[in-house]
Amino acid sequence: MSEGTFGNPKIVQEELDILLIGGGMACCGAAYEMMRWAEAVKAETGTELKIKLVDKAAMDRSGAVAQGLSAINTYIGTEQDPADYTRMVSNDLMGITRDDLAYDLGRNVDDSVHLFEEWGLPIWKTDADGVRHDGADSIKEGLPLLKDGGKPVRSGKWQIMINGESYKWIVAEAAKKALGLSRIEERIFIVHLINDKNDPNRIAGAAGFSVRDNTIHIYKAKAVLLAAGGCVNLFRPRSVGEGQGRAWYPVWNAGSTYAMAAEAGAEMTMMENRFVPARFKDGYGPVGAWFLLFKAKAVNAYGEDYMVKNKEMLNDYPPYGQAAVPASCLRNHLMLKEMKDGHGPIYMDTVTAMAKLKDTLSPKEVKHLEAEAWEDFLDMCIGQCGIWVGENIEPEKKMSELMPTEPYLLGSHSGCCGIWVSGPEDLGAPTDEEHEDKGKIPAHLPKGWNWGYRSMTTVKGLFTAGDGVGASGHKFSSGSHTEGRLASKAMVKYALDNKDWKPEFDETPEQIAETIYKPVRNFLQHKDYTTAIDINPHYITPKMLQMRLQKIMDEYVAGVATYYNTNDKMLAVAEEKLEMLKEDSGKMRAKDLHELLRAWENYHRILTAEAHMKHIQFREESRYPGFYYRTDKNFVDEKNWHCFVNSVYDKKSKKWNCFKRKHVDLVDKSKLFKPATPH
Ligand code: SFD
Ligand code: AMP
Repeated sequence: MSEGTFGNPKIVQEELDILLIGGGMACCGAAYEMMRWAEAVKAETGTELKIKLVDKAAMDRSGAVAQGLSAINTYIGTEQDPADYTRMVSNDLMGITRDDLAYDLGRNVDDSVHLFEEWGLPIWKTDADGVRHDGADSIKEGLPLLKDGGKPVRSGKWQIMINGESYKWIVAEAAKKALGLSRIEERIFIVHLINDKNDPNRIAGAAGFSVRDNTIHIYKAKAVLLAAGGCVNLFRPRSVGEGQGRAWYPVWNAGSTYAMAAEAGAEMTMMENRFVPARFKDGYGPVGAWFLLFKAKAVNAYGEDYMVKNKEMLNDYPPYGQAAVPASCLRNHLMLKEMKDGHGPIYMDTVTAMAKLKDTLSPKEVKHLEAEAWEDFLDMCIGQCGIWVGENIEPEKKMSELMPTEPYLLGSHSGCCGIWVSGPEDLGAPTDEEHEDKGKIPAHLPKGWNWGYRSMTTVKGLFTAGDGVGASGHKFSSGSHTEGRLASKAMVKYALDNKDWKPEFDETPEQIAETIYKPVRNFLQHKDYTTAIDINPHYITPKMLQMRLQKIMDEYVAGVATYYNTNDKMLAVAEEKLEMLKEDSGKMRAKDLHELLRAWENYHRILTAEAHMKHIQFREESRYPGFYYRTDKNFVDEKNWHCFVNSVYDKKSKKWNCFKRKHVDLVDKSKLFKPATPH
C-alpha cells in the first residue's frame, strides 16, 4: 500500500481481541500478566488471543516513571497488612475511597515489587546488624531478596528505597519480553475510543495516529485497557516563560484516560479531587525522602514548624485531629495559612535534618545519606539538581524553599480522581438490601460496586488501571503495575467469555480519519490566508489554546492565582468559558504531526478540566482544604457530602450529568485514630 501524506493519511485497520492503550506502569503490569493467562488459554483451548499494546511514546521511558524514581511508595511488607493500607488511603483522601479496591491492591502489590527485584531493580536493604546498604551494595553483599525475607530500608511506613534511575527500563523490558515486540506499537497516539454500533454502552475499539508518519490506526477490539496516565498542564503552571513545560507530574500525561473514557460513556468518579503537591520550589523536587527518610521539618520564614503551630486547625476537618498522620491536603492547609498570613517563604529545614543524622548514624552512613540527598533528585527529578547547583545550595548548609504547586489530576499518587470500576468479587460484607444483584453474583460488595469483571468500567469491555481507577489512590508505581495485572486477568476472561462476539463500529474509517486529521485540514485549508504562519483568523495554535485553558482554570477553578479559592460564581464563569473553549478547540491547527499530537492532548485536557470543574461545582462543600476551597461552602459537610460524586458525559449533547453515590466503609477505620491522650 502506498505511503500516506500529511494531507491524505493512510488508514490501517486491525482486528484484535485485546488492546492496551499506554505503556506506563499499569500497562507494563498488564502486558506481563496477560501473557501468562493468554498462554494458558492457548494451551488449554487452542484459542490464540490477538493482543496489542500501543503507546504514544517509547515504553522504555514513557509515563510518569520516565526519569526514574528513588522510592517505591507502596510496599506492604510484613510490618503492616492490607487493611492498614486501606485505612491510610482512606485517611489521606478525606474518608471517601473504595476500600475494596485499596484492599485488593494491598494484598497483591508486594508481588509486583518482588518481580521488579527479580528483574534487576536494586533495592536498599538493612542487614542483620541493622546497617543500611543501598541497592548495588546489597546485591554485592549478597543480602537476601525481599521475597526471601530481605529487610528493605523503609523511608516511611509504606515506602522503600531503591536505586531507581533505570526503574522504567527494567519494568518495560519485562513487559516487552512477555508480550513480544510484534505485539507492541510505539509512537501511536490514541485520540478516541469507538463504541459498538449495536450497543452504545459497549466498547468496539479505538483510533489514533502515528506521530512519526502519516498513518491513521484503527483497532477493533473486544476488550480495551485504557491506562494513559493522569492530567498535567490543565492549570497554568507556576513555571511560566522560560520555565514553561517544567512540572512535577509529567507534561505528557494529558488527560487522555479521563477524556476518552468519558466520551465513551464511562461513569467517572471523584473528578473534583486533585493533587497539589508541596514541592521544592522551581525544581518541583519531591519531598517524601526529606520528610520521611531524613526526618526534616518544614518551617515558615521565621523558623516555626507550622504543623505544630497550626495544629488546632486540624480539628475543623475529619478525623478532627485524630489521625496519626494528617491527610496531604490538610498538611497543605496548614502551610497555606502561613503563606496567606505573610509568613513565607516556607522552607524545608534540610540543615537541621542533616546535622541530626550525625546523632544516630556512623560517619560512613551520614556520607551515604548526603549523597542520597542528591541522588534522590538525580533519580527522579533531575531539574531540582540544576536548581541546587545554580543557586549554590548544599542542602546540609542552606535550606531550600517549598511551594504548593499548580494542581494535577491523577488517581495513582496522592489523588483519587478517575473512572468508576468493578471491584473484586471476594471482599466486603454488605447487607442483603444493599446488594442490587442479589442472587446473580455473590452478595459481597455494596450496590453498584461490582458487575463481574475486576477493573471493568461501566462500559462493557472497557477496563482501566493506575491513574485511571478513581476513588482509591496511593497506589504509586508498584500499585499501578499491580492494578494493570489485576485488570489483564479479568480482560482475558472477558475476551474468552465473548469469543464469538464481533464488534461493529458506530463510525466509518473515513469519518474517523476525517475527525482525527481535522487540525491538519484547518491548517492546510487556511495557511495561505496570511503571511505569518501563527497568525490567522481561521485557526488557533495548540499552544495558544493551552494557555487559554490554563488561564481559565487558574483564575476561576482554584489555581495558584487565587490561592486555590473558587466559589459558585467563579465556577459559573468558568463553565461558560470552558464551553466556548471546547467549541473553539475544533479550530485548532496542526502544521505538522507534532502539533497534531499537541492539539489532541489539549482536547483531552479540556474535557478533563471540564469534568473537574463540574464536579467541584456539584460537591457543595470544600472536601479537600489545602487542595481547593469553595469559599461559598468553606467547610466539610459529613452529613450531606460523605459520598462519592460520580458523573456521566454524553458525547452527543456534550453535557455532563453529576450525581451522588453512597460511600460505605468496609474496613474498620477506628484504628486510624491516635490513642486517647491520658489525662
Ligand atoms: O517521589 C498514551 N510516582 C511515584 N511512585 C512511586 O512508587 N514512588 C515515587 O517516589 C513516586 N514519586 C513520583 C511519581 C511520579 C513522578 C512523575 C515523580 C515522582 C516526579 C508515581 C508513579 O510514577 C505513578 O503512580 C505511575 O507511573 C502511574 O502509572 P500509570 O500507568 O497509570 O501512568 P504512567 O506510568 O504515567 O503511564 C501512562 C502511559 O500512557 C501513555 N499515553 N498512549 C497512547 N495514547 C495516548 N493518548 C496516551 N496518553 C498517554 C504514556 O506514554 C505512558 O506510557 S514521588 O513524587 O512520590
Ligand atoms: P512525595 O515525595 O511528597 O510524593 O511523597 C512520597 C511519599 O511520602 C508518599 O507516600 C507521601 O504520602 C509520603 N509523604 C510525603 N510527605 C509526607 C509527610 N510530611 N508525612 C507523611 N508522609 C509523607
